[in-house]
Amino acid sequence: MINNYACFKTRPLLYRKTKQVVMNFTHLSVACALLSAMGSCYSQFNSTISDWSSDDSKILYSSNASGTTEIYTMDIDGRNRERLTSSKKESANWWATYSPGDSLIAFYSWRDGNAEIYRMDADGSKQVRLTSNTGYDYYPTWSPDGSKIAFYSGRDGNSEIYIMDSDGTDQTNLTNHPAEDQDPRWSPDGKSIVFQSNRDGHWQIYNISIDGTTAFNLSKNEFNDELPTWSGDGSKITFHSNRTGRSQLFVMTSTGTEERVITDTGTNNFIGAISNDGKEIIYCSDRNGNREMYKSKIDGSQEILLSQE
Ligand SMILES: [Ca+2]
Ligand SMILES: [Ca+2]
Repeated sequence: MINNYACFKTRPLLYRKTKQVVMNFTHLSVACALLSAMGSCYSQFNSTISDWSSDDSKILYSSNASGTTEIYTMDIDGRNRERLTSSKKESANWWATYSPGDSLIAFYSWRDGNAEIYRMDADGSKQVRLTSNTGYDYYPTWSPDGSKIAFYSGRDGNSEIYIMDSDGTDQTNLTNHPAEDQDPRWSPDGKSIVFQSNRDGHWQIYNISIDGTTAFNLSKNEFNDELPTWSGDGSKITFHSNRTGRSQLFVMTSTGTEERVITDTGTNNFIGAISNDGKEIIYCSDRNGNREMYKSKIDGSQEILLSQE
């Protein structure tokens, strides 16, 4: 464990978000397994999924296979891989998400020395920075009409969900809560944002109205539920949780009912995203020693390996 933490210290930019995800787990065996899988840092390749295109034909992901962490797209069958960013070591371009209609991509990067939100065209051109402050700015998500981007930021001393116009103007704190509020995903109907918060003592999935007036805990348990995503019709929310003793992907209704596990409980599976049609899910697993990307039907059947870096 000491070596693994030392690894994070010496390579802080590339793995800061991953460390954050790992450290969110309270179950020690899960944290140890994940840290072990990532312990060698540059000696191992890691891929992280982040989003589906609107027609579910492509996915966005990040990978350090080239030596730097860059954003890629590929067809859902693994073909036509295309690298969209190219930057200096430890820039850590991560968590890319498509705008509605897929013409733009928002992501975060450390390329300017601090985690900031960026935007680019879908082919990787016209990369522009949207945030500029000394706090971290992570995990962008587009409003359904494409006019706004939500993200989370530590600029005020604890993480909050912010909303800004898609050109970076008018940045507004939505959550205003002393606990940590992270990993937003805008609802398909535009009326709310689902996110994770530890305001009730554990990481739980919350849904906050877009005016910030009401926030509901959809998890209501004593485990850690994290990284929620919506199906395109807004009926389903997926997330990962440590409730089985390992990290697994779960699906529930948008009101927090009918929870069921998707992935094999014998291995760690984490960082998922449900397809827009709600029929499939992509996620990561460390079962082969590297962090690789997998896809399965939403009932967990027909799992395939998407990446073999
Ligand atoms: Ca920043
Ligand atoms: Ca907060």
